[in-house]
Amino acid sequence: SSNKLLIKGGTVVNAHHQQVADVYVENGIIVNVQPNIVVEDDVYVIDATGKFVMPGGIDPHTHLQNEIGSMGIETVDDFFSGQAAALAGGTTMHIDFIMPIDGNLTAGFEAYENKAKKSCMDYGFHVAITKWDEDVSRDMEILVKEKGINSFKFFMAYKGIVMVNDELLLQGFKKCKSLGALAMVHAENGDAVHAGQQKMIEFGITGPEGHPLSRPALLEGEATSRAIRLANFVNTPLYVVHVMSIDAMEEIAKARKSGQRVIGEPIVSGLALDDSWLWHPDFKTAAKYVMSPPIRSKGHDKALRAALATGLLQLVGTDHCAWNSTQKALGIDDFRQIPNGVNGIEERMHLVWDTMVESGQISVTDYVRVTSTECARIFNIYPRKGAILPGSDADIIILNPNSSFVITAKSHHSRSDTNVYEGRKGKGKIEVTIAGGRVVWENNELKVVPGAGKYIQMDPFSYLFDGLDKKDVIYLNSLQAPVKRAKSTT
Ligand code: DUC
Ligand code: ZN
Ligand code: ZN
Ligand code: ZN
Repeated sequence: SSNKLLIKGGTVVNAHHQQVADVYVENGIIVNVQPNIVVEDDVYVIDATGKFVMPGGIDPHTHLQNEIGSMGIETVDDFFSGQAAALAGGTTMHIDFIMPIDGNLTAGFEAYENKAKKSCMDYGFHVAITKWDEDVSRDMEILVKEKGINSFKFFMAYKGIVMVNDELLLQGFKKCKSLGALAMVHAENGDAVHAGQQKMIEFGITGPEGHPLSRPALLEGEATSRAIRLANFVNTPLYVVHVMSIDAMEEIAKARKSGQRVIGEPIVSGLALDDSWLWHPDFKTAAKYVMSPPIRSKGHDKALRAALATGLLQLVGTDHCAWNSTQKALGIDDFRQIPNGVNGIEERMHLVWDTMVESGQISVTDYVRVTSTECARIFNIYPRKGAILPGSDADIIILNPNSSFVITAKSHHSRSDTNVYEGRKGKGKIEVTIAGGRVVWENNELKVVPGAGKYIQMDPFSYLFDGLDKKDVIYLNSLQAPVKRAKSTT
């Protein structure tokens, strides 16, 4: 394909601004954005008249080729199939979670470097911290200073597997702060979830409905509140992944209103689904929807959409962690054995458009912000990513607001045999995806190349950390001299 590309006559949308303009691309980089660009004959021209030309989506939260949420089996999507699905759905970059190997971060990083060799789109990594010792602390430093990592995730759930306690959270938060890296949490009270699961089994509730019943929203609210307060105590920014409930959202909103740097990430399944499917009499259908934190009852979805629209929550991820129905069937007699996770990497851009923009809840510029720009800003890769500006990477989508989409496992690009959005239709179709200057999705056809994706290194000290030192100094200055007391003689 040509290394020169002109997108003509579309409405170019950035998070701050939209205008009718042409976009000229050379060798994977956006060179020019302005009306009526004239080019030579050797340039591939795409007509975008009447359509939106926007930065490709960035999914801040995916799990490709890994065992998280299962008992040692691997997800069906790897870095090639998961990314192919992403590109077909208008996402041109994702940030995946590296799981350490026996707690070892360097070994984990190397394993994921290998898994990602077949990448067909750009990607970055967060790294999970599952234990604490000097090696972990040293490896965090190496990963930030030499390997392009600027965020670490702590699981407050999955007791006995990856769950951390408050002592580790405090140590980890402190280390993140010293490195200028962002601390992230999976916020559910893992001890209480464990008790809740045992209670369900004692009651004889072994089906998929036992999953949401065992880990109610209040446990997500409790852990979210605890993580926020501990981050405040350490004075470091916090990113709460997969905000699924009103309970968690309200804790984040409250902290933000008080000036604390907390970021809340709703995910598509939380915005676009409710838990009614989990009560479906057919096990296979119900098991599809098992993920953690659970998809909540009707009402939470609406409140999360409103929070995203009003800016209480900042950006949308997916937690894409895809299993097939054979794998889900491992939990046929016990919901605790159902691998946790749902699809979303291919559906996110369409569903956010349909549920938020088409419905009139957010503007097109806000759409760009919550699906791309905000993620690029938080993880310190803006404006290379998340913008249609001269000098930015040519990761671009063209969305036709008058066309429609249908989601079905029959035509999706994930390797899963099911889709939690099966049969869903909506307005707004991503007709073209351009990744690194290559047209990879056009006329409903994928042209992806394994190995074409690049690892995007993310530097520490994003804007989130600006001024934090000042708060520490104010705090230190406010401390009183210790009270002097005479030695007791009694
Ligand atoms: N939740 C899931 O459902 N899957 C992967 C990990 C997680 O936290
Ligand atoms: Zn502008
Ligand atoms: Zn999680
Ligand atoms: Zn996750």
